[in-house]
Amino acid sequence: MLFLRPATQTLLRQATAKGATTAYVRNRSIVVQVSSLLSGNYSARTPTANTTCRGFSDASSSPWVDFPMAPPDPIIGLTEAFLNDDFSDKVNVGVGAYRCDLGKPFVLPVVREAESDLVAEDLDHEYSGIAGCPLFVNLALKFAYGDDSVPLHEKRVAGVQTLSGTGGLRVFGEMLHKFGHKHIYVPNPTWGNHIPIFTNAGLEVRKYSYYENETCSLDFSNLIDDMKAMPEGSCILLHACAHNPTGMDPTLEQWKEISKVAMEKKLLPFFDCAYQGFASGDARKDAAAIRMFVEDGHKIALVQSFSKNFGLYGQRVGALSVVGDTPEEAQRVLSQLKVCIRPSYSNPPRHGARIVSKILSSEEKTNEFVDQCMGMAKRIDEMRIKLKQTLEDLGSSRSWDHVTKQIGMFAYSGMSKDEVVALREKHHIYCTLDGRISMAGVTSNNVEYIARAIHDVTGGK
Ligand code: KET
Repeated sequence: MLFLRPATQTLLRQATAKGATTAYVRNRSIVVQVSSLLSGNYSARTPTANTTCRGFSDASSSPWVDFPMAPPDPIIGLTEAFLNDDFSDKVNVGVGAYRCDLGKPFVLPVVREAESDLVAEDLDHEYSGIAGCPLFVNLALKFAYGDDSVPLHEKRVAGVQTLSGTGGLRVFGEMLHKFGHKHIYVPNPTWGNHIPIFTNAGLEVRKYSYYENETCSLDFSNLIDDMKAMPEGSCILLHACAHNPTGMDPTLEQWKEISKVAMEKKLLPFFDCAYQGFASGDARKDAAAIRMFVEDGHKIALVQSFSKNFGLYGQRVGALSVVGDTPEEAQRVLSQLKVCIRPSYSNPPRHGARIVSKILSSEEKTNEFVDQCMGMAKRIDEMRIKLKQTLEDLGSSRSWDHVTKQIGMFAYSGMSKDEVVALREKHHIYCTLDGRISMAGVTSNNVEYIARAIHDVTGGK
């Protein structure tokens, strides 16, 4: 019998979660199945002369022989499956990426303008600083916190440019873990990637109530009760606006209550702001919850993504910021963010941040941006109305009111996993297994096809 220390057991469980099947027990010089090792019921086999630490494999086989096939990503994997589908009327409503009404990727005209300005400037391609471009960071923070934000004026906000929203979430998760947080609370449901991001950062991911499936609405009283039950000092992740996947945001009064309870419980509010502009259509208004929390005195952390609102998906433009008590405290936090970033990816890319800076440093271009972002949000709203109307016209007895009640990029349709699979297999329509439809991929051309397919797989009920 082999005695395994708890730390070793944890390591083995983590390795198993990542797909490891065998382990090399050094002090015994044996190779065993991890599962049998954990259950205490292992059968040992002696390594061959050629066993190595790499893959426990013979020299004749590949070092990657023990690598199992990982499942496709639940969101990005859909795009891969969609691209491999040769059906002519296939539809991708999986990933939250905006399409124009012709179903094509959309580059905002103001982004094109900024890009040609940049080309004319003949810029170099030197490294950024670890924290990215200071001009971009300042403008990004103003965009979220507001021009008249007190902590910004008092220089007590630490900000860095990040590899878009995902990169910022990971960096902050690592920071939390490094400075003693053991867990983080995320809404149930939440963006699927939140869970592996924070798990990989070393945190236990806990869920708080957010949505009531029966009524297709915010489960506010349970949300508040769950917050009251959180251990003091816990970090709570909040979607700043246009909650993904439900499309249901708290009202301003409800945000006020959330802020109050967070203060009472000394929680650390951590905002994920990936859709600023897609909730109300006005990017400036969509920062209301963030600004309210800051005014209420919370020392929030905030991650911003410029993927959706500026349509800069592949440029990886984002920012992470932390509100401190004093400028000196903010400097210390900033130094730690840099310590986390440097060994991870050294420094962020420049081009996308330059585009956003060009736009946000000009009042005229900012106004153009707000209008163009509003245009995207409006087209999505029109598609919500058309989808609901068509389903009703087809005689569906199910209520589709939630499709127009929800906001942002997604319709949380309420379709079951089986219905989603049927939608994919029978009708070549790709949405996530939780029934989330990216309304940004619905167009005047395909809305009827989608409605008919949904009607078919839901049996009109
Ligand atoms: N937060 C939320 C809530 C979110 O929906 C996304 C992306 C991100 C952060 C990260 O985006 P980034 O491009 O790293 O700034 N969501 C869409 C794309 C994806 O899954 O990567 C989606 O849900 O389809």
